[in-house]
Amino acid sequence: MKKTILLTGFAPFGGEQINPSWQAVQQLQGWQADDETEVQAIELPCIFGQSLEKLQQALQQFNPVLVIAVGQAGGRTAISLEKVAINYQDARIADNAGNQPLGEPVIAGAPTAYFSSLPLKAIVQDLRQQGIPAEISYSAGTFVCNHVFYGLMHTVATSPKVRAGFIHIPYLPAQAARLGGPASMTTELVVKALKQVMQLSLLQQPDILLAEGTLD
Ligand code: PCA
Repeated sequence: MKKTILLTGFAPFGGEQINPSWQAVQQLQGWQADDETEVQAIELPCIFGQSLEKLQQALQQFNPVLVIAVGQAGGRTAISLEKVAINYQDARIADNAGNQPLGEPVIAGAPTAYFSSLPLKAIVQDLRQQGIPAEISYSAGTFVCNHVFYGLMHTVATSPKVRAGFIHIPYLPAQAARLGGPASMTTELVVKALKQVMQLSLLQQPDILLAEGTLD
């Protein structure tokens, strides 16, 4: 039986008709990272609670070796590899079901934060070499993406062989055009980046040493 990479994208939110994360992720359904590993792609609702429940069901069903959750971060200029998931949610806007948690833990009593277990520095270096803008980000925000990222890392914390992480991506060009020109990236380029991320995440262990980080 083939091993599974679970890839998730999100439904549109915040008045948008489209979410670039699901546009890219759905194209990778069935993609084989190598002879024995195949992608299962699922769309998560942009709803606190329900998004995480759907992810937990998929984790149970597919027992993946690698999990990569992807979301839209309008205004980001590059493939943004998230380092930290925090146990805190504080929604500036309501989610798609009208929920707006204000300053709550994602999971009461759980650790303050988790780190991604993807080889982020190796990925950043590789994507840049492929001509794809990439960065490591130290905040996934406090909305549904961080909620899913935190819940994912909390769940796989007891399965050390499973690698998992979260990636934020910029707007699509069509969204950016309508909004007056923030940074954007095509689905084609995001798909190419995600393939690289999956292949490196299966191979590269541990991460490489590379001067990254931020000064402020
Ligand atoms: N981005 C939102 C939630 C869903 C998505 O694609 C976020 O960054 O929290």
